[in-house]
Amino acid sequence: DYDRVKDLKGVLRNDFYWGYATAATQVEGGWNADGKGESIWDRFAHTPGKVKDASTPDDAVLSYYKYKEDVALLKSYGVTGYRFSLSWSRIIPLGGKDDPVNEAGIRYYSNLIDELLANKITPFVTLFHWDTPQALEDRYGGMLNKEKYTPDFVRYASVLFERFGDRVKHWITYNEPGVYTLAGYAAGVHAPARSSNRALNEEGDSSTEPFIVGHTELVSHAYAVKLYREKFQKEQKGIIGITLHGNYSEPWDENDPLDVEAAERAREFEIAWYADPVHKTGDYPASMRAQLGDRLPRFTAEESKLVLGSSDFYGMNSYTTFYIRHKDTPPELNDHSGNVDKLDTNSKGVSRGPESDTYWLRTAPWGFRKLLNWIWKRYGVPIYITENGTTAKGETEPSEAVLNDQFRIDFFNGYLEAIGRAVKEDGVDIRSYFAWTFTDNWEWAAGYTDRFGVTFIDFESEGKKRYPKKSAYVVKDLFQHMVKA
Ligand code: GBH
Repeated sequence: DYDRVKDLKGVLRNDFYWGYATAATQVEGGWNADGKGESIWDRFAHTPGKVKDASTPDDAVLSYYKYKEDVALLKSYGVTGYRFSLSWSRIIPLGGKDDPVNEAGIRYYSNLIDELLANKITPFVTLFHWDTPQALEDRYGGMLNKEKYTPDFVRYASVLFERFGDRVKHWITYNEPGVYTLAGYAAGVHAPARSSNRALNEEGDSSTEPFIVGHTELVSHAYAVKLYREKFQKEQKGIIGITLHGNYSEPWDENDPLDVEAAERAREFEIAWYADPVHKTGDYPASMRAQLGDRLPRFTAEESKLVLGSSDFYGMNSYTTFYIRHKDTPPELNDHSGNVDKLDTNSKGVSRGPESDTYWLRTAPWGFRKLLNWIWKRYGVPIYITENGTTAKGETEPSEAVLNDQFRIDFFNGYLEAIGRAVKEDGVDIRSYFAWTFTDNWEWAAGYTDRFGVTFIDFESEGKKRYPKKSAYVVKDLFQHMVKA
């Protein structure tokens, strides 16, 4: 089954980082342990009707208690890097710039970092993976209030650089800012659950709030980076950037110029919304301004200057590909897609790929390679792949058949082949790969029903028993083959 990558021996740089990515809310548990404050995801999950299986992340995978066991397992999987996020409300329970730091929270992450380094695993640390302190939401509306929020975020960042920067050399400010805004303020299916859809949410305006929040994310990211560069980078010698989510968008009918245009517009609404300001122009794409007008905030001259070039790399999360068809009707007020339809088959009836256990996700490595090329051509900065992975149907118990996860193995074979060819044949500069994810975990509004792990978790068992799936060892073999010795 390694035939697909046979000719790709040693094509990845010898300092290529590979491993697994996780997020605090999804794995830690200990939601109120040792002084941790409430996050908007704690509030969301404790509100009836929000999570599919009515579950909470109160215990999740218990990583807060089992980090030594987890690092040992990571080590047995052969990884060279581990990407995880910090819980802001564990470190500063009330979140604000004048609120006290929780030393127990600092100690937990400090121990985790030390344990990783002792095992020669490089930590990649995400400052924010969606879990805003609830206190900031209550005080001033969280990211809806750029003026109040930004100094709080920058102070949080400064605590992290001060306390962990001697050992952490790879920082990611935000994970998928666009997903935070669209799921939390447009669809309203993620915390803080605001949306124009009154059947789902009491408050919110999907036509403006996502863009306001997106602007806050970009500006606060840029100020945190400015702080790192001015006060810490010279001495600590790390790199810092932002991770953006994006699927690939392929025209539904490649011979219809309107679909070709629509697919590019979809990439711009989904990806260039954040990537153009940071990596290309210091401003939003023209296609977004044309459709959204004044509902899209404007950068001040100072903000624009600060945002442009504010990421040392392109942090890339991507899972799948959609076929994109143009619409003949004008965009609706609450459209965030660039006025397109997202389809599973193209005009010739070809499927985008085999179905996973997750409604939006299909295996489509052909689109991943195209996306790598699109990003490289448009932005030209080194790409750090920070998330990519899949669920598989029927993973309900740790049986031999389930642990022999051929569907996930096929997924990784395809995507790693795409990466190897993008490097070798297309000349794309790729520096890391973090599969999503290390263990099954709390998959946000899907609760414990969607399993993305290369480790099966028995959520019924007392210690959340871990069972390695075969894919963990296949990924290891693939990278040992593809990374230059
Ligand atoms: C990542 O987001 C997250 O960073 C991670 O925490 C999560 O566990 C992982 O994916 C798996 O879900 O508009 O039809 O595409 C993935 C990006 C973007 C996927 C929003 C789901 C909504 C449905 N997500 N998308 S669709």
